[in-house]
Amino acid sequence: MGKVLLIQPPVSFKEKVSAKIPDCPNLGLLYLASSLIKEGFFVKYLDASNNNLSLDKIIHIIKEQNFDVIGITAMTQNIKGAVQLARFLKEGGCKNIVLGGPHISADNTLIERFPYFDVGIGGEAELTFPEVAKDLISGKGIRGFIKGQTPLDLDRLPFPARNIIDYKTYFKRGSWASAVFATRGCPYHCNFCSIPAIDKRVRFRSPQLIVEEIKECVKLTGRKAIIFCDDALTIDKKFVYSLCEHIMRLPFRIIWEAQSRINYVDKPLLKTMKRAGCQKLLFGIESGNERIRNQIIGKGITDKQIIEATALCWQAGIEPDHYLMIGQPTETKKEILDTVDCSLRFEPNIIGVFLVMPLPGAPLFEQAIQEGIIDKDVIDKFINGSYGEGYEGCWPYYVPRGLTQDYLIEMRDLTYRKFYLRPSYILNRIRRDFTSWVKIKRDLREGFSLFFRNRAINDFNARKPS
Ligand code: B12
Repeated sequence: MGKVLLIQPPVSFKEKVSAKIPDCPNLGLLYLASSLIKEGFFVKYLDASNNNLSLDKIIHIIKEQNFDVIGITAMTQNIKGAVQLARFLKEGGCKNIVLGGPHISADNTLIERFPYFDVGIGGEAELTFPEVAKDLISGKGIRGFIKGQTPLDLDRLPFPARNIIDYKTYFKRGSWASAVFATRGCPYHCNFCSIPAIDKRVRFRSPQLIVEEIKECVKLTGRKAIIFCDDALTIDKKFVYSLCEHIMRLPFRIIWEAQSRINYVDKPLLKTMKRAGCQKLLFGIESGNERIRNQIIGKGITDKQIIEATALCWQAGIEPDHYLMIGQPTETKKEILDTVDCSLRFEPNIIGVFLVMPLPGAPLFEQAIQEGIIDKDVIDKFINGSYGEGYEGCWPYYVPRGLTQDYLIEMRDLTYRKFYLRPSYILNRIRRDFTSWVKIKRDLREGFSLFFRNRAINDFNARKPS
């Protein structure tokens, strides 16, 4: 049928190649790989996300192994690397270069502005990409942007092709669990949230198939640990009860963590999740001020719900992690101080505090451009390096009028110090984690990062829970 190379590019290709291997596999590409293989394609996965592969090396692999189609994935964070790669390959005579992933899904005209890609596919692409690849190879000359057909029955998709990568390498790098999706989609429209590739219609996989996939992950990695990457795993309690029942029927125990909305958990559900191995839940609290959280962001959860659900998690023996952000439209210094202090009231396990990034695909992106907070050609400027080389600190933050970025950073760091540097918190944490060397190691890493980098670390500091 043909040979397809799937590539995850770095933020940008630098002269010097780093020896650091990537930290986690791209599940989106592995989902595409299994659908392509099902259609008879030979597929190879190249992860260059840590700048561990040079452009020369990549084009050498393409030419040496005669790949017919090159699929490149990109979120906004690494769209610059994707454009650099496509340009280099195009100028090197490669053809059938296809872009997919979150960024093109929000910025459909990127391939017109950077014409090194032959096709751009937006949205979920397991059903559409194999057809596009067949058409490209048969020289049907398709070009331009195509919207991917959303898979409505996720159970018909083959499991991500984890067997085509050396999965174990990722575990040497600190990954401690396999990422799995039990659902897709989230019906909410929080102003900052950019998940442009995933259809908002919530679809559930059958728990039988989910635990089959978990068995496969454990067999592949030897690790009985899972991270559910779903944006809204607990949106349907009946589904979660059934999933937990199936997990508890596994011939071995697993530990797992997931994201959840605070108003989708209650006492009996948390008890069942704990019995099924749930160790940690990541909650998007977003702000310590209810006007900002519910009128500006549109989250729709109250302080009372946060305090109750967090306490219920502790009672169930599940660690409740809270994620916050500073710098929302119209946010005042007083409202920011509500966020600085809220974790002292909510009492979560750990906190992650972020400055607001208006990303393509989020309602806030268009608003920030209209308000002149970010440039209207911010994407092209970012790709052309006008904001500097990296991502963090390059892609502009949303800074409300009357405030400065330095002030927001100061408030972020103050939030961390006020929460973590409490003797009661440190003693409590040591008492709680003294039993497990893994947790003590994590606490030391956390402590080090707090003292020396003034910010918390957590396995998913990039990920904003639903
Ligand atoms: C797991 C995850 C991570 C992991 C792994 C990322 C990775 N490389 O895979 C980690 C923790 C590293 C991560 C980091 C970040 N993430 Co993240 N992450 C996710 C998450 C939760 C799941 C990704 C996933 O597997 N989705 C499921 C698969 C099926 O979807 P998919 O990957 O989009 O792939 C489908 C389509 O996009 C398309 N497709 C994808 N690639 C290609 C390629 C081709 C050729 C084609 C045809 C189609 C195609 O088909 C696929 C199958 O349907 C998503 C949210 C989400 N629900 O998707 C956020 C998400 C991708 N992350 C996001 C962000 C912003 C980040 C950070 C930049 C945040 C930050 N400020 O630091 C960091 C970047 C740091 C880094 N090191 O990469 C945003 C991206 C928004 C945007 N406009 O780009 C998302 C959408 C949501 C969010 N807000 O968190 N993330």
